Amino acid sequence: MAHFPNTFGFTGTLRPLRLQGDIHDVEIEGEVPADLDGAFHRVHPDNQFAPKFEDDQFFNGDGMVSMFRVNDGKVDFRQRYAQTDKWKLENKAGKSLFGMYRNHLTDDPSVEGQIRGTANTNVLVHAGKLYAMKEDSPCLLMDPNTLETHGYTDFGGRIDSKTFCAHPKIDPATGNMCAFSYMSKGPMTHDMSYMEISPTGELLFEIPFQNKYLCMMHDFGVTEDYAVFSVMPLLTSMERLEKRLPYFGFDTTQPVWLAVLPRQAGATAADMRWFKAPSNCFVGHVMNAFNEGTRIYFDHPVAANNSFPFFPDIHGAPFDPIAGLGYLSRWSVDMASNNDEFESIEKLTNLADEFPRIDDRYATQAYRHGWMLVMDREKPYEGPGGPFVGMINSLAHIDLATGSTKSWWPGPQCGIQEPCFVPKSADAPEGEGYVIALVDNHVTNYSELCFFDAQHVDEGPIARAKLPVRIRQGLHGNWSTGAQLAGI
Ligand code: V55
Ligand code: FE
Repeated sequence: MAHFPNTFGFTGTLRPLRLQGDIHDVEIEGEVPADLDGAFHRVHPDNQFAPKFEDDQFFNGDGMVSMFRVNDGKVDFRQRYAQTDKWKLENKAGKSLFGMYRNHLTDDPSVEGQIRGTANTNVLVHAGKLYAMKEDSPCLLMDPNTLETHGYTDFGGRIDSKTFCAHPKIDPATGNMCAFSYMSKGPMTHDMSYMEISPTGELLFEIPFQNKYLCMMHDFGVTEDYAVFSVMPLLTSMERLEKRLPYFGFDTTQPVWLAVLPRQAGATAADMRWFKAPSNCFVGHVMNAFNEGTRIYFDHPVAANNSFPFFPDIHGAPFDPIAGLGYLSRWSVDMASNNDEFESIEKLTNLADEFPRIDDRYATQAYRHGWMLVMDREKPYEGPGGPFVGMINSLAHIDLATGSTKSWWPGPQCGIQEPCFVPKSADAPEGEGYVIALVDNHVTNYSELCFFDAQHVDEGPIARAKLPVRIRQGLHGNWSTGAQLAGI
């Protein structure tokens, strides 16, 4: 008998969904562009069974992957669990065996040594497979069409690392997937690596290096010549696990760094440079990064203080929701400089934002168009409360050439999930195409996949694929073309 905790992490807007199924030819309002052929895959945490611990993190839910297959103006919906080793062991047992988020000390002894990953953070088609990722574990491969799970990959035995990040980038120049790992040699190790995976799925090289902290390493930036890591003191320790504290805690007294590694196969940790941010801050997801010669630009929302109330201040300071709001900022460092100082810091918008996206054909390059979710505190919210949901309430386009923004608010009952840009055609100019995003009505409990003209999001959706359920708040997703889905 399933009893979920009566806490805000598992009730109201965050009530688990746990629904696997298919809807053929989803009900459409408006017109889905007939030239779109591909799929939007995205993922959210969704516990298969009630958690072992009432106060467990939202981030510990099992990965539930949704696919919206778009073709000929129609949308088919499919949703399946990522069948991780954890999912299979618990499915057989009929209950949770793994304990708290990233705390193996809280597990049932029967699963000691098993991979704890949930594959709940990002999904991306590469080399004919759907890569389902969680940063504490190896990469899980799934079938991009059926959503059947193949299992974890060690890249034919070539990967040295036991973990794989949830935010790889595809370099449009080479088609390589650029990825990293942290705690590569196991929990509480400082080991990291940078690696590239060819368009056919072969691991080409892996460069090991050491981190300065035992901290969350969530996202990174890739430029034509460099891999760039934002390193902030969102720290963990064995002591935190022993005390059953939240896995991470934020330390406002320690510096934030930008670490830069050349991307060549022969590069080593000795080639890495560490640049120190002028003050402590909280860094979010990466919009894009690029370099002009040795000068590197790194765009990401930056907040004055901790953005994650569920990973509290390690010195006991109360959470400050205003200081936790991030604003898209451009950091710049120069590999030719002879000190560890930043070249410049520029705040690019006054909109509180997160979940930044670009036209991914411009990843690693100078670029003009960005999209992001906005936390507009002027707007009312009428849904049930909870973390994240209700706060993240608008979709914005930013023109980085002019700094101007256009935004759309779905109304007081709704939240909105991470957008994804889809080019109108393979050779369309930058930013010409559509943006798709799930809009969740927290009162009626329906979600709609909304399609926008990418540079006119303020005009509202041009089409909505209307689901008869509400999809739980998720993390990340990506578009793949019909050809990619066919393995071409
Ligand atoms: C994040 C999400 C995770 C995680 C670590 O910022 C960081 C997002 C969904 O899981 O484990
Ligand atoms: Fe993320």
